[in-house]
Amino acid sequence: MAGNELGHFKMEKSNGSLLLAEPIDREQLSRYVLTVRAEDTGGLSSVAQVMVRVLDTNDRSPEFIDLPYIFRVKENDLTGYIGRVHVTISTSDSCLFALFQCFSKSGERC
Ligand SMILES: [Ca+2]
Repeated sequence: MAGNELGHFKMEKSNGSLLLAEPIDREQLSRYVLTVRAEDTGGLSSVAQVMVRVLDTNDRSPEFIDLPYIFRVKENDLTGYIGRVHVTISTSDSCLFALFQCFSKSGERC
C-alpha cells in the first residue's frame, strides 16, 4: 500500500479490509490518497486508488481573539446591542460545531 508513509492505515491482506492503525486528526490532515495493489495466486495484479476523507468531530475548543473585550453601555438602556465578541474556529473544528453561549463571572449561564 502506497500513500501510507505516516503509518495511519493498515490493510488485512486476506480480505482487503482497510483499518486505522492509530488515531488520525482531521485538523492535521483531512484527506488521504492510498494506492493498493491486489495480486492473485497466478501472479497477476491490479492497482487502485483509495481516497479516505476524514470527517470532523468536535475535539477543539474555539479561540477568542482580540482579548479583552471592553464594551460600554448606558445604564437603563435596553435597546439591545452592546458589542460583539470574535471567535476563531477556522484552524480547528469545522463551523458545524460553532455555538455561542454567555456566562456571568460566577459561571452561570446568562
Ligand atoms: Ca475536529
